[in-house]
Formats: sequence, C-alpha cells, structure tokens
Amino acid sequence: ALLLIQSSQAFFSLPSPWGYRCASQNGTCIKEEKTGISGFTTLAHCKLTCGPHGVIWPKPKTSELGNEVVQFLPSNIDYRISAHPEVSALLREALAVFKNNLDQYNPKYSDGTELWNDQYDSKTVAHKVFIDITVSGMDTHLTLDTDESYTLAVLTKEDKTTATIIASNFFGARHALETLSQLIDYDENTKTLILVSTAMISDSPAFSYRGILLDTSRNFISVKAIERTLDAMAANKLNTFHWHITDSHSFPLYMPSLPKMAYYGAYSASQIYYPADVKHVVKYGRVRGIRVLPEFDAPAHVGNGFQWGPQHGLGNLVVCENREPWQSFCVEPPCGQLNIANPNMYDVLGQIYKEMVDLFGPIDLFHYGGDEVNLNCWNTTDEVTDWMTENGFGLDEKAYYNQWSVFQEKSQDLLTKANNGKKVPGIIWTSHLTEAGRADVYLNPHDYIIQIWTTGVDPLIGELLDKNFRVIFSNYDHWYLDCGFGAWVGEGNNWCSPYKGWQAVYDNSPIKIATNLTTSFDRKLVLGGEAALWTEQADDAVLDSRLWPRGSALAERLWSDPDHNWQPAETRLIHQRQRLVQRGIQADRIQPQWCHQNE
Ligand code: CP6
Repeated sequence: ALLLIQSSQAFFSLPSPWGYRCASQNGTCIKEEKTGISGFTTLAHCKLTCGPHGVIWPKPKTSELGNEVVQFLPSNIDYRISAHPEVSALLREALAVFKNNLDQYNPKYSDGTELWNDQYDSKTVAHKVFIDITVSGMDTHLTLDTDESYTLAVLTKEDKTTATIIASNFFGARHALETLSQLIDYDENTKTLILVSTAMISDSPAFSYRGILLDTSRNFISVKAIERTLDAMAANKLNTFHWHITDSHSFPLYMPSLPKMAYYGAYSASQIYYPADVKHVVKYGRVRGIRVLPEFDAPAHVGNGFQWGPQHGLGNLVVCENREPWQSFCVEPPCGQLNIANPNMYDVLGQIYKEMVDLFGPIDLFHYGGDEVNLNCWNTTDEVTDWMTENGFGLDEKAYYNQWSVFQEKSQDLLTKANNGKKVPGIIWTSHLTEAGRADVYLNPHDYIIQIWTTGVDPLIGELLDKNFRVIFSNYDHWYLDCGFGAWVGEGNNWCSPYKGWQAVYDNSPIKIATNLTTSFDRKLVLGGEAALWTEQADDAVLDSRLWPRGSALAERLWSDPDHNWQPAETRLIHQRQRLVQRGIQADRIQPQWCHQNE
C-alpha cells in the first residue's frame, strides 16, 4: 500500500546510484558508482568544497575551504551590521539581494507551493546561519581609489554557522556577500541549502576598473535587461557599467531641460530612459557595487536628436548627417558630427552635461567618447570650412586636429562647470588625437584616461604608458563582444569584430600586453579593462548570451589576474555560468551536459 501511495514521485526520490569524488584541485567532481567510493554522496557537497576555490568566481586571492557542509533553511539566516548608518542602509539592501539570490534555488511543487515548508530533520530546522558584518569606512560612492578588499571567515559551532565579514567600506562587504553566496548551494538529496562549514577568505581585486560597456543607441535596451546585466555583473564582481547611452542612430535619454533631444532622437515613445529610469539604474548598480558611468560620445557619433536646431533658431548643431555610408548600410561615421563652427552647439553641449551630472551624479569619472572623428566630415562642410578660414585657422590636417582639441578643452570646461566646478578625470577613446606623438600634445595625462579599443599589439599602448597616461584596456581583438554569429563576411556585414570565445577573453592580459610594449611602466597606470557590447546586431533578445559567460571570463582576468591561461578555470566557469542561469540570466551554454555531469 505504501508503495502505491508514493507512486511516480517515489521513483525519482530513490537514492541515486552515483557518488562523487573530487578528481583534482580545479573543482571537477567525478561521478562514480557508490560501491566502494569513499567520496561525497551529494554532488553539491563535492562542488562547494572541491579544490582551494570551490566554485567561487572570480577566484579569490587566498581561500581555504573545509571539507564539510552544513544543511540549513533560508528562514534561519540572521545578521548583525556594525557600520555607519548610511552604509548600514546600503548593506541591508545588499543583504536583500543576497537572500533573493538564495531564493532562486527555492524548489517549488508543481502547484507553486514552496518545498521549504516541508518536513525536515530537527538538525536542519535548528541550524542557524549568522552573518556578522563590520565596516569601518563611510564611503557609499565608488571611486578609482576605493579599497574593495574584504575578509570572510566561516566557522561552525554545533547548530550555528557564523560568517564574519570585515571590510573597510560598503563595496568590500558587498563583494564578501557575493562570495558567501557562492559557498552556498541547493542540495537535491536533502532539499535544503548547504553551506561550507569552515572557510577563510581574504580577497582584493587586481584592477580597480572592471567594466562592461553597453550601447543603447544602435538598438534600445530595456531597463529590465539593464537590471539583468547589473545582476550578472555583481555576480562577477565587475564594478563599472559604462553606459554608451547615445550615438548617431538614436538619442534615447529624456532630459527635462532638453526634451527635444529624445523627442527627435528616440526610436519610439516607449524606447526612452526617463530621469526616474536612470536614477533607478544608478541606485540598482550602487547596491550591487557598480558605478554607472555615463558616456556622451562627441564630437563624432552624434546625429539623431539634434535636428531641432534650425527650426529653433540655433542653426545646425550637427553636420554631415545622413551622408554615406550611413545611407547605404546604416553603419558608422560620418553619420553626424557636432558643428564646431556653431557657438550655440556649445550651449546645448553644456546643458547635456548638466543633465547627465544631475541624473548620474555624483560622478567621479565621465566618458567623453571622442572616437572615430572623421576630419573629412568637417573638411567637406562649407559652414565649417568658411569658419576655419574666417578665423585664420587654415584648412590643413593640423588645423583640424587643433580645432578638435579646442573642442575637447571646451567640453572639459563645460563638464567641470556642470559638475559645480569640480574637475573629474575624463575617459576618452583612442583616436587620431591619441596617435603616436600626439596624445600628450593634445591631452593632459592628469585629466584624461585613455580607453584603448584598438588592437592589443599596438605600440601606441607603450607610448601612452611612457607618457604617464592611465589606461583602460578594451582591445577589440579580445574584448569586443558585439559579434554574435561569426559574421565577418563581405561588404556591409563587417562592422562587428569577429566572435571571441571565452578562452580568448580570459587569456587577454593587460599586464602582459603592457610588458611587451614598454620596457618599464608604472603598474598603477593600468586601471583595468572593459568588454564592449556594441549593439548594431544585438538587443534585449540576445543581450544575455552575448555578455555571459564571456563577461565572467573578463571578470576573473580583472579581479584575479591569474598567472595561468583559461584551462584551469574551465570547470569553475561552467559552474559560474550555471549560477547565472539560476539567477535568471540567459547565459550561453559552453558544453554538452555529458562533459560535465557535475553542475
Ligand atoms: N561605436 C562607437 C562603435 C565602435 C566604436 N565607437 C566600434 C568600432 C569598431 C568595431 C566595433 C565597434 N560601433 N561609438 C569604437 C570605439 Cl569592430
């Protein structure tokens, strides 16, 4: 009779014939028939405690994990925070994110009721998990100098496990919570959460700038998809969401004092970021340890949104819009460049900066764009050439570079003014202005950080370091994630960089590149790196799979800067990818299940 009552469910709750054995130091668990093996009987247990790093991603600086796990229920987590009130408030939000991540494991019956309410053994029901957080500093805004280090100690005494987190500010403590969540997994056999019972972790990042660029101009990306991106970044301890919010193609940002920009520039009324959206994204990022860095790309990469100038008596704000090759296959510049001959343009530019500082601030960094200026645009526009001649600037190449650099200086002044007189470092892409022999002529290394998007074998990188520029690596030959379907075939289809596998992303090492290109350099000048998702061929539907798990590979390079290549990281990356999927990110699949029956 008993057998009949349990019917079909009983088959699946039969004990599995498999046990698991930790095969090596890199987290691989091998499935073996239980007969005769002395290893772990549950997969999750094996996973969490295998190797020095278990399934922590990115790899911490130092970690020691015990072999045992404890079973507990999420309702039995408690915490204490010792920190400044503002920091405590942020930590409570970070704890809510932490708990929500654990809830993703929440198994449900088919009728939607939670399995947690089921009968558990008394030991599991009694077991407490206590998170004790101590933060000394008061910082609640990330800067390039923020100390993101933390220590995390896990100790178990009888029916209580204490996780002690110590950090000098909110950001370190948040990373510690992320690591703690990676010491926890759902255990199929017991239908409980399990946590490594003892652990000692001391961790800090190799680089202070660890970013993802998202272009929301070529295709609109919803706030929901941006939230998912920030969730996944937090899971990987990436700390900068570089929002390439506008470009020639669309201007989806609504600015209360310049409503015409979005009115003319957005793809549709629903494809607009309103101030409340931007502020939400900024806050959402901060709770997850992420700075939201705005870019207003100029003077090139502008176009849509600026068309209202003439009708409103301001003249042409942008020139060479809709010129070839824009019309033939709608790709890159010159599809519009700011009109340097029009002083009204600067008024609008200053107002855009004001709005951006307002929406994204307080800012510690700003991205000016500054890439792919096409001198041919200005050079073939009567309004600009007349202005150059009238002012005695001449019309040769040098004259245009000078005026471009004057534009950059004015931009910097306008931004500083918009930021209440406080000058912040500006990031600028490599361009003709930063080419060999030019960067230090036109730009002050104190004020500008150069983001390198050209190839990682470019000798210019050595020159920039020799000239004391701080740099961020985004070399397209490894860290451009835009190409999704291997399209590097033929005319009109070749604006994406070829597809880069996660191994290529992982193996790209800024320090190795710099070491190859200059004899000696100040390590501190290499701020870090960023992967870029340009969205000519991407939108909400494919966003997650373009970014992840390749963004995770980037994250370990920038957080841990391992001295090995991708191979020893593969198993952990597969687990990290699985973790992202668990948290609702549609990350790409790396392997058939058959290869790793241990997820
Ligand atoms: N848009 C902007 C782009 C690119 C850049 N800036 C880009 C250039 C070359 C490739 C991919 C993207 N689409 N604003 C360069 C920084 Cl291969």
